[in-house]
Amino acid sequence: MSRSLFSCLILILLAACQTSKDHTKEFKANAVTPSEELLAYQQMEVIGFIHFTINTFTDKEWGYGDESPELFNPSQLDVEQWVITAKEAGFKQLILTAKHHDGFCLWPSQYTEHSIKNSPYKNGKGDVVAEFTAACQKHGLKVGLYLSPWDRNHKDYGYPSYINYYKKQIEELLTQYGPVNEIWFDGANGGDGYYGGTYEKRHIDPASYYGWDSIFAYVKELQAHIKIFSDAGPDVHWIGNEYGFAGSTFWTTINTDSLVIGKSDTRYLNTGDPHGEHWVVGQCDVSIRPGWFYHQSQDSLVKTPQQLVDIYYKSVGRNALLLLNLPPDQRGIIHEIDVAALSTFKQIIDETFANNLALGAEANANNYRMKHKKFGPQHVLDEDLNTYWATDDAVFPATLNLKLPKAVSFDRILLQEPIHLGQRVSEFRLEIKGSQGWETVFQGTTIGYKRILRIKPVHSDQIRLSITQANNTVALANFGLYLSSNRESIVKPIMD
Ligand code: FUL
Repeated sequence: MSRSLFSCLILILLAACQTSKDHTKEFKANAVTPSEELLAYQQMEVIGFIHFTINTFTDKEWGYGDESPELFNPSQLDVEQWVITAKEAGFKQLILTAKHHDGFCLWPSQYTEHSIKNSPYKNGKGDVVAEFTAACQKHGLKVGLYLSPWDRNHKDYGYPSYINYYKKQIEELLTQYGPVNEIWFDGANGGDGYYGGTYEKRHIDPASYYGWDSIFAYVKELQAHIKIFSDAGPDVHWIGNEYGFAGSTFWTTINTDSLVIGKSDTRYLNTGDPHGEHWVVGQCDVSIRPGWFYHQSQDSLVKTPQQLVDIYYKSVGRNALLLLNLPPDQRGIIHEIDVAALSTFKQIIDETFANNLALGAEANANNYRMKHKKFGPQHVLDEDLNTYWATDDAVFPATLNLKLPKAVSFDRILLQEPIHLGQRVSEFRLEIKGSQGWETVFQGTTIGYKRILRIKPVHSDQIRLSITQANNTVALANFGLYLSSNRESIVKPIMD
């Protein structure tokens, strides 16, 4: 073959490849999309908090900072029990309070005497952060650390020199314990404290005191893959309440520039912002008990499995992450009552979502992009987030119908957008075909990574989704139907 004929053939081949790629090329992602890291972060869905420190022994929620380190003395500390409990409940990460507002450090920091090194635990040779990170690594959980910016013990808190101390602590935690997937910056800045024996009130300006931009840059310098949590991101943000509830409209996009850590607009954080220019994952923190720390007086107040299930629907089911706190007791283990509630919660979720009744259905749509099977409606049934049904541009309503082989009973509907392309849907309706014809069972706004809807039980062989508004061309990755476990029954609202 001559050289020019060969080049010609190559060119024709390249052009052919180009044409077959055109379908994908023309389906444009939104301007704001998640990084691979944040996509993986969101897919963890349920993670855990461990609030454990000197407060566990003083029966307080906020220590003053003048507690003696000698009070920290767990009798049977078993960090593996925390990790195994969390893992069995399906958690993918645990976040430990390495230092809470009272300033006591669970690791032997070289920059303060207010730490575990002056406690009776292992005769001052213990390091709970080391035990925790090792146990998480051993059992395949990601590690998160909470390091309270507010420090009621430190003499310099409120002065510029404290920031240097705080950065040194960050350095210790992010250089000595292996990979850390998340660092949690709390927004609380209360005022009074021990502060090196001065017992006074110290006020700081949350907008300027910490110099967050420089702290965040330092954190990323020490651990490039870490996710930073605060009221205002930059990677993960607070949901605006401590009940574990995201808004029923919830956008993963927000504008972080106007937010001040510690002074946030909680309503804004609870709904996100359809016009937001930053992709910041929403995280719903809540404790399994009324308090964040263990108090024996709250043994009878542990949330029931049904309450936990309700929280799951209002967090994971509304496009956010659930961060559930499991506070170890004075023995240093998660109490049996909490373990039992958690385990039943997990069983209920597993029972409900074990059987996707939509599998085997026939999917039809009023439109699919360029009539190309890559964008066909059947992709909503493959339980794969990367394949999706998509319409041609500006098709509203975009309607997708599932016809099941036979009528089934269901009361949970799961929808997922292919969020690597951005979050799009802002209005949708679900109808089922009943004996009287089509009836609306749910009207909603956002979907995002995952939306799970609770409806009153219906029996039907057809369900229709109509997407009536979106900020870009419609795409849907998954559409599932389930019947809830009968153990959910205590909390069963008519509609989510
Ligand atoms: C709050 C803190 O003040 C609580 O003690 C707890 O740590 C919670 C997760 O965040 O702001």
